[in-house]
Amino acid sequence: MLEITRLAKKLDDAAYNARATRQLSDTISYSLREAYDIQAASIQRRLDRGEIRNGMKMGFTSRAKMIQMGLNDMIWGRLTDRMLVEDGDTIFLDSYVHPRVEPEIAFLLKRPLSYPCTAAEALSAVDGVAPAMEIIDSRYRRFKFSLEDVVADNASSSSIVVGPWCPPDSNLDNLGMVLEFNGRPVQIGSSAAILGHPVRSLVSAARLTSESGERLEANWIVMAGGATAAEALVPGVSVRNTVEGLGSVSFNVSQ
Ligand code: OOG
Ligand code: MG
Repeated sequence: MLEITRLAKKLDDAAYNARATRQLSDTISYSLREAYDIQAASIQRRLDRGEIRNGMKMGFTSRAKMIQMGLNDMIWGRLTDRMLVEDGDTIFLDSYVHPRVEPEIAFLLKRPLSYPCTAAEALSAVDGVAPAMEIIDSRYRRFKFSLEDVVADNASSSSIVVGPWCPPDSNLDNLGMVLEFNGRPVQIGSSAAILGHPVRSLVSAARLTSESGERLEANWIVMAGGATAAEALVPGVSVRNTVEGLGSVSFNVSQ
């Protein structure tokens, strides 16, 4: 019998203290289902500390991300209010282990979304879309993990930064996305890199949450997944993601 509670505490402690830990798969073997149980238990610890669940994130929805991390399956993680960084704010590197940033698109839901749903039905539950960034921060040493390990570690999620909300019917088709460090482009991609169209990621989010017995709720944020490979954060950098037609979102990195 796997010690879900102990493993969840280990990962939650690593995130809380910003200290890397060994991959769980170094010492135990466990299934993907058990990995999601560990994730749920570790997020429950955050909720027990007063954090509020406010969304879900999709991972490995683009080829660029799958290639960068050497994994081929879509994954998902849970978001809480404490993970939200205000647009334009400064983050401190000592709150993270080895953070990386990726350009994303976020959806805000105005009503619950259950599965099955079509792309049109999914979009009818959307209140707004925004340029966004995810700060991922694997709690494992050297950012190395198996599929089960990264799922247990809440799909590496650490913070999200969401720009101004645009109308829900904004065009999301093949939009240029540019990630800049101090005004210099470091990653360039397209919204089409996200499963061909970001709304497909929203439909997958509805499917995966329903498979785990949950539902996407009203006022939740859904992060569609990185359109490009992630970039390591360095002190003193100002980071911006500009999405064609949607606008931009930024944050600063301090030591
Ligand atoms: C896993 C998280 C992947 C994305 O947007 O594809 C992810 C990782 O790369 O550590 O957030
Ligand atoms: Mg991501």
